[in-house]
Amino acid sequence: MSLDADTLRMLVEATRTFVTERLMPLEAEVAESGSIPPQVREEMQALGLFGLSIAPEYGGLGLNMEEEALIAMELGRTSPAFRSLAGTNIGIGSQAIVLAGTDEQRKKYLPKLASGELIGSFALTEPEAGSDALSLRTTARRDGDHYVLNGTKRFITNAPIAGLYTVMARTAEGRRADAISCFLVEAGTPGITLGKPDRKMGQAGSLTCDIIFEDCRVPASALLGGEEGNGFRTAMRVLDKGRLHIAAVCVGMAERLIAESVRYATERKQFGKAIADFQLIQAMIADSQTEAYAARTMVLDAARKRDRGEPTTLEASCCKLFATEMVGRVADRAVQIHGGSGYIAEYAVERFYRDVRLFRLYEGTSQIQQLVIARETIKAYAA
Ligand code: COS
Repeated sequence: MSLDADTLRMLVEATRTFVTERLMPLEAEVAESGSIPPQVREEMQALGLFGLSIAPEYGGLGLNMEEEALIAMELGRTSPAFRSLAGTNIGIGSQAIVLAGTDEQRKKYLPKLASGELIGSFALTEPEAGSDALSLRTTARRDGDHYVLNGTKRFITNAPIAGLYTVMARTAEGRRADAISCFLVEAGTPGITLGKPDRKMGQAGSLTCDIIFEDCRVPASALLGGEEGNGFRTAMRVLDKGRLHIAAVCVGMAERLIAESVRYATERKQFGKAIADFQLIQAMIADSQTEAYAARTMVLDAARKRDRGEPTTLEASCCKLFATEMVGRVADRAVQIHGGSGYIAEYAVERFYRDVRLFRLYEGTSQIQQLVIARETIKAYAA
């Protein structure tokens, strides 16, 4: 479903207002405390932010990818922790069910994910399987009407607060896609232990930890789609969408960093005038603006292509690679424009500089995006 132009504009504006008036003033507090006030989660729920991409029949807003990208850009303008809270429900924590769940699984989980009552998470990464996701070791052994899960998942976003984990586990031997299946595992199932929340370089308030499965018995009905062997391909399809979403978030963050840079550069005086009057400062602003605009255009183009039902594995990786690297450069210039102040914790750019580093790592490193882009490009031209 896609919204009419007026409704979309209103939704984008409501999100922008919420971000500017409600979330931005809380950034420093969230960074300090490492947690988001419960009241904010309720307000995000009321705005429908947890269900952006989930169909209206399950209580979501049913946005198409272009619409979701526009909202993700707005959410990107503030500390990534806020986006991250709703982000798994919008993306990797719900999309496996959307793409490949049975009717029963969709009815059971999507309404609660859409409302934000339940937080979802996506458990693919393991201590020995990061970029090489196909080598994951967590096993799911069939035992009568149950599966028994054993293994450790690492760096799982929102795991400390999630009620549902989408878990990729091995149901057969061998480094092949059809050896991996996907399970919908509810938090609190006996045999699950959570690691301590990870201490991270940035993105304070976005919670990650290990999930450890020790003889964790789940009913056979937890198998996504009721079929073994689809877990890896589903995970890759989920990431195709997730990577576009992250690229959109980076566009919003880059635009915020540019706004912060311009504000500082117009206020800060050196050599008798605002530093914004100096061409070397202007060059940095111009480079950042050009790159942010390029990323915005790429993301929206790829999103429209996806909305037309065309394959976008290549485009999603291009967007993820370019936008995450771009925001790293923009954050670096923002610190440079702020001079010594940019290194001081009171300024938002110091924090964002650390926050944006993660974008180049999660949902596939830049090197994995390069690998996917090269493979897809060679395949396309060799065909
Ligand atoms: N959509 C659908 N299917 C896909 C796919 C996609 N985007 N990408 C790969 N597949 C399928 C392939 O078609 C192949 O299927 P067949 O076995 O039927 O041919 C299977 O999955 C295995 O793919 P491939 O042979 O490309 O596996 P590789 O191990 O060579 O490469 C990469 C897979 C590296 C691309 C994958 O492991 C990856 O994306 N790694 C990064 C993981 C990641 O992003 N982690 C972040 C954690 S989540 S926050």
